[in-house]
Amino acid sequence: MKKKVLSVILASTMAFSLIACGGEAAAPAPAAEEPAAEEAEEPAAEEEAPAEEEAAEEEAAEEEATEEEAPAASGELINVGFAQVGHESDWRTASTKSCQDVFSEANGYNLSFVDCDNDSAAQLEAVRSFIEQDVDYIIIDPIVSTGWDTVLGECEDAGIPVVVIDRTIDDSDKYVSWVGSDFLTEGKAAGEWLKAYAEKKGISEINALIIQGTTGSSAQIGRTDGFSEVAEREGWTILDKQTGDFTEAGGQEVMESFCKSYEGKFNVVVCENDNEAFGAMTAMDNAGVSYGPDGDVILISYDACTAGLKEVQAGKITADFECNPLAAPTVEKVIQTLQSGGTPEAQILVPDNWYALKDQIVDFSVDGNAQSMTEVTDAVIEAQY
Ligand code: GYE
Repeated sequence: MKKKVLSVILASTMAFSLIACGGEAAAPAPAAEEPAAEEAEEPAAEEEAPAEEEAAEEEAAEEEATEEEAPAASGELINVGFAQVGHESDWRTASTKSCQDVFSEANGYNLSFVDCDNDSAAQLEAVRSFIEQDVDYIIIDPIVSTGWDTVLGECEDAGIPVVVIDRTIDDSDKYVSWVGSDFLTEGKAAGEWLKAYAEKKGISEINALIIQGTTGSSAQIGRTDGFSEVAEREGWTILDKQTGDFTEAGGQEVMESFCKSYEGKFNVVVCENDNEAFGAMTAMDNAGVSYGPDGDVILISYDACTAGLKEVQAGKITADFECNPLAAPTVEKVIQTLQSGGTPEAQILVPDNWYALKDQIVDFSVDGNAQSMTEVTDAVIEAQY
């Protein structure tokens, strides 16, 4: 991949994304690429290589005609660097697997994968190592939403397009596209569901504890803000909120301290992911606190991965608000669009569902939009990730 051409594509893409979304706007066609090393081993070409200009034209036409074709059609692998958050949760495992499946050699990619172990400095380092490796594209799942402008400027200077997956970057616009879920809506959905469910159950007072995700991650910020917005409007009490860092151990630790500090005072626990909920369940079991549809405490969770939905089915998690981790195929489409000289959408939302058992399914709206909930059954669990 020619870096100069990419710089042009990147610059035009970013200018475009400020004013509009969608559409395959005209953009410079990628230049002819050098034949891949592997091509030399393929049956010898009968004809002489066409002149460079002709080759460029031919390839541009070919790319237009075969938009759906594998990106490796030219025989050259596309080098992609992915700076992943870490391995803190079931959700993360599903996200990593999805990326590795999509950006496989068989699909025409050479993936440099870095597990940043929830360390922001390591994540910046990973991005810089991708620049040094001169990869064709960089994918970032930003651990925290700020601190990005400088390094993204370095990617821009190197002519390497950046695609942001899952969590958002809030202090820089130097990337092509973001593909992920709407965390604020997830938080509001949890709040609006709780309002409707509490009404149905005749619960008039809400005293909630929140076990938050990694502080400063957009997933944490959106879920906390969304839920808190409803809580404020309804006059609920949020007794406390502390981070469990999206891990089971973190969730357990925070819940152990909550059980001591707020014994007998809370009737709702909101965990900002399933793994924290598993830890909170252990802590509540140990403290003799009952939870779930038949217990004293309403337990709300996010992610709705297979393991989370099993706990909904088991009557432990009262409602689970999905965050779909399978964004990689959409990120690949973004990269394919760039490959063919198109302009990808600046923001692509991955849709989510809300899950509960039949008796916990209630009608509610988010920002005036009626929501539907999915009943957890064996088949639903089977189909989840
Ligand atoms: O909810 C959590 C993971 O960024 C949306 O990160 C993601 C969150 C997800 O560790 O389980």
